[in-house]
Amino acid sequence: MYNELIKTGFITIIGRPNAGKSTLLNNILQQKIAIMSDKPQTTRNIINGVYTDADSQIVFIDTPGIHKPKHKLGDYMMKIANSAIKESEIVYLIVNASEKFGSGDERILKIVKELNVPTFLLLNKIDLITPEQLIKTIDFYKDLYDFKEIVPISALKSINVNNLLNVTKKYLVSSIKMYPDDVITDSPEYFIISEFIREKVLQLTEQEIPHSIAVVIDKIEKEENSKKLIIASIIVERKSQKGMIIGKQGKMIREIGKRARRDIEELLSEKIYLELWVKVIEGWRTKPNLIKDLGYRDDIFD
Ligand SMILES: Nc1nc2c(ncn2[C@@H]2O[C@H](COP(=O)(O)OP(=O)(O)OP(=O)(O)O)[C@@H](O)[C@H]2O)c(=O)[nH]1
Ligand SMILES: [Mg+2]
Repeated sequence: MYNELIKTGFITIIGRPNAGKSTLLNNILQQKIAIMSDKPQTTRNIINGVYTDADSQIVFIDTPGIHKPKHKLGDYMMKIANSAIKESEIVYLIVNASEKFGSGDERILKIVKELNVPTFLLLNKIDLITPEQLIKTIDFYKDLYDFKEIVPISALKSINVNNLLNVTKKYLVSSIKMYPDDVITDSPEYFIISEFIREKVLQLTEQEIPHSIAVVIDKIEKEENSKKLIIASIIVERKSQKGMIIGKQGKMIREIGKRARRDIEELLSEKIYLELWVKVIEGWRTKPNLIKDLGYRDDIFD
């Protein structure tokens, strides 16, 4: 029923690049809406995921990993992460439990302290450590800040994520549902499609390429009796990068297209044609106007 009272709230997931924020969001939703990769700074925008079960509806906000920005796109990523934290009832601070606490973690802890929002510490990637190491890690973190909860999880292996949800519900207030049961995100479909394509480039390329690209959807078209046609452009910063994306005899771009198509078909539950182009826009990451044109939110630079 739509106007029944259930537990609701907004929870922002923050942490250093690569901590596993997007993996956790996808695991909670049991569907991929946020792209993941082993390259830091994968996520560039905030992505809302709506989780609904019998007694709760919770909006989880995935954010770009917190780092020292080196260009305008990085500035944008940090501003957008901060704006999300301010709108949430609870913050999940996710750390990689298999790595030592470092200066990057310290910077995030400082942000959390200043904001004074109830914060859960999630010790992620516990599949990579022993129980003894975990005990030591908990012991170390518990004295750093008055975390509301410290929850060990593995976002990848789905360890303790249900328990996390149950504990979270205790902190939420009762209210009415904000979204119909079948909504899992308020991000537009074209955005998620462009992200899936970007994910494949991140996974298949190395060095400077992953950070230098953007993807825009040029057209989504459906004609009767034929598959949906999606035309997208992969934007690179330099001519030399264009060649790397295309690959020898087009091998790389074909592989990107093949993998992206699989994910998009699963998202849309239908077969598609995917046509990919590569375009050079010199230095787009350093120019606010271009960043806006490439689909990033335009209220952030004002
Ligand atoms: N072993 C292990 N790996 C994990 C776990 N969670 C995430 N990972 C891996 O860590 C890498 C980063 O995961 P993401 O979810 O993209 O990390 P993120 O925090 O969203 O990163 P940014 O978007 O760059 O800030 C990926 O290769 C994941 O497969 C986990 O619980 N265990
Ligand atoms: Mg991410």
